[in-house]
Amino acid sequence: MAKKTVNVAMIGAQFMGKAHSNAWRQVKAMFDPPVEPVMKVMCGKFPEELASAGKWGWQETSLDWKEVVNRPDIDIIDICTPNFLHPVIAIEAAKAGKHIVCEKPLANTLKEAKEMWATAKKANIKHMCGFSYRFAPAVQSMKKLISSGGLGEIYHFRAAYQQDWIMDPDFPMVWRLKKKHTGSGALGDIGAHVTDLCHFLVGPVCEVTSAMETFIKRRVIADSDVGAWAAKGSKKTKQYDTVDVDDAAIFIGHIKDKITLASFEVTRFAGGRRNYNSIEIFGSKGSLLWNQEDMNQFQYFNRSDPEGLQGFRKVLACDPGHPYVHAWWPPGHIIGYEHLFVHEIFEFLTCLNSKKESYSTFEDAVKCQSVLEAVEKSASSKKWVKV
Ligand code: SOE
Repeated sequence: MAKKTVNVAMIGAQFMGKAHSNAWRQVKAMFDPPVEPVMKVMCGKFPEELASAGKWGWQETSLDWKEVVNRPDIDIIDICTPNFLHPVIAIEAAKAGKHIVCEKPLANTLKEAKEMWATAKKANIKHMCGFSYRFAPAVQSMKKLISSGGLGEIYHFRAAYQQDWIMDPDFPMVWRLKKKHTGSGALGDIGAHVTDLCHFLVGPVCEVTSAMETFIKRRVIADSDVGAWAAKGSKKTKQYDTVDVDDAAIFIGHIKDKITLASFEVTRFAGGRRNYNSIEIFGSKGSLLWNQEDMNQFQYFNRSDPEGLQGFRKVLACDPGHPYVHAWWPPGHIIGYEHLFVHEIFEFLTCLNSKKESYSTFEDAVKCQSVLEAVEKSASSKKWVKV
């Protein structure tokens, strides 16, 4: 019997549009989702952005997201735009009864995130916020070990998400550096990821204290509206603008109902770190280390190993027995960043007609946004802030 199909429209055509297009295309070829996605429409901001739509797998293109969101033949809206557009599109889509995938962070403010969640809940639609690192096989296996008590009581959750893509003073002003478009800088972008990973692996952050910094406060304005990562080398104007968001944030926190101490460092000024999302978890029975630049493995230390044999062992998370790897390659044949989006879309499709959600919902994203807002409050008050 032919599978039920669901028609997808994606809003946004830059880096995340490319990653999500690959996921919608690959999920039906490599996995066996209960419903089959049809890549109907890709929406962009200007015609040049839509040139790749065909080769990325989309049947149609549009410059009018609102018209597409209200099309009766569309079932799922996938939001891959800059953060400030997430609420207006998601609320329109929820009111139109569409299921929603939205990139992280959910919104620029906690207020907007709560409104998106409330509207989605009221519309009784499925809603996912794309915290893609949850879907690394290594992270899933680490979660399984922690949830089974394998690490014992967790003393420390440590995350350092370090990049260096805007260290050049000549890198121009992009939407990720303007509060009205992005909410916050490194904090809302990569800080959202490590906060969600802490929630996923250990538990909810309930109180924080923090410091934030902007290292380069003025940047030249580029002469074209390109995506954040595409702006390097773009032609410049003679005008400058003020960077009004953080380049880096450091915060520590307590975890609800746990003795765990959590520490987080997020920066775009760690020269040599390209996308170094790293987590370290230390418990009474053992320890785990993982980083995205070497994402197919994690290091596991078991305190009950016999003396003389103790030490961190490398676990290759693309061997059988780890989630998702069955769909890809033989043992040891590694996968990449883009596979995480295929995994999250597979989970979204798998849960579409069920009560469960095996991913970050808008409710989870609101919990993440609550931490981000507390971090900003703490950085300005220089006091501990409850989430
Ligand atoms: C920029 O920091 C960015 O593109 C993030 O926005 C993504 O979520 C992350 O996966 C890679 O880096």
